[in-house]
Amino acid sequence: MSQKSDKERIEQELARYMENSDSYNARVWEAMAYSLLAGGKRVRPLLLLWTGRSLGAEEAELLPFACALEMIHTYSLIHDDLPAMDDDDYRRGRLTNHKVFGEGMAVLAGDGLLNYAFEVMGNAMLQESGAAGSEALGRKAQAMAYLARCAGPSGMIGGQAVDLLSEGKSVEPEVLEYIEFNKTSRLLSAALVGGAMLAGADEAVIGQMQAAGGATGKAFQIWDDVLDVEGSLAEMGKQPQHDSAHQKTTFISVYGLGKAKEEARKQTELALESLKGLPGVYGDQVRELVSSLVHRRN
Ligand code: GRG
Repeated sequence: MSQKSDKERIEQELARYMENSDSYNARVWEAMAYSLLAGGKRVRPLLLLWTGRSLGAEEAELLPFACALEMIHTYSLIHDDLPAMDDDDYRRGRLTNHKVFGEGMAVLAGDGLLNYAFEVMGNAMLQESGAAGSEALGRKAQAMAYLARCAGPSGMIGGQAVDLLSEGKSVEPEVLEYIEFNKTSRLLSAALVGGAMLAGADEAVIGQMQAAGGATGKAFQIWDDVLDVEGSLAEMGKQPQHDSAHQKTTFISVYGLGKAKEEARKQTELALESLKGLPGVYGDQVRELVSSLVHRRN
C-alpha cells in the first residue's frame, strides 16, 4: 500500500476513535479532536505500521498502537504549547488548543488523549483469547509498556522537565543531548521498537530499532531547529524563530547552522544503517520516510 493511502487509513482510524456518544463532556472530545485531526505528518504511526508489517505483523494488530502513539504525541504538543510551557499560538496550521478552548480545557484535552491512548491499547489486548491469543497478548503488553516508558518520566516527560529547568540558562552539551534524546528520539523509538515488538521480533532486531530511533530522533530534532531558523509560518503551520526568541540552547546555537545540517545528515545515515535489515517493501518505506525527514519543510 502506498504512503498516501496508509496515511489516509490512519487519519480515518483516528477520526473513528474521536466519534463518541458522550453528552455533557462533548466539549473535551471536541478539544481533543481539534488537535488530533488537525493533520500532522503522522510520522510516528506510519513508522510503527511499516516496521511492524515489514517484520510480519498484521495491520489489525498494529493500527490501535499506531493511533495510540499519535494520541500521545498530540497530547504532548497541546501541553507543550501552553503558556506555562512554550506559549505558542499556532500548531499544525491552526491556532493552538488553548487559544481556542482556553487553558483549562487544553490541559484536559491533553490528559484525555493520553488516557484514551491507553484505553485503545488496553482494548486491543482484551481482544486476544485462546492459546495463540496469549502470545499476541504478551507482545501487545510488551509494546504498551515500552510506549509508556518512552513517553513517561524516564522518557519524553523527563526530557521536557529538564528543558523547563534549563530555560534561560546556557546548558552543557550533555544536558542538551539528554533533553533532545528524551523529548524527540523516544517517541520515534517507540514507533520503530513498538512495531517490532508487535511483530514478535527478537532482541537483536529490537536493539537495531532502538539505535535507529535514537539517530532518527537526533536528525529529526536538528532539522526541526533548522526549520525554526529557515522556515515560515505558512510552510510549517507554527511560528518560526521560536528558539532564538526564547533564548533556547539548540544544536544550532552551540555549533552553528552548517554543522547542524551536516550532523542531521550524518545521523540519518546512522539510522539507515541500523534499519538496513528491515525486509521488503515496508522496510523500504521506513527507510524512505526516515531519509525524507532531513529534507522536510514542515
Ligand atoms: C509537554 C509532556 C510534554 C512534552 C513535550 C513533543 C514535546 C515534548 C514538545 C514539542 C516541541 C518539540 C520541539 C518537540 C520535539 C519533537 C518535535 C519536533 C515534535 C513535533 O513533531 P512533528 O514535527 O509534528 O512530527 P506533527 O505536527 O507533524 O505531528
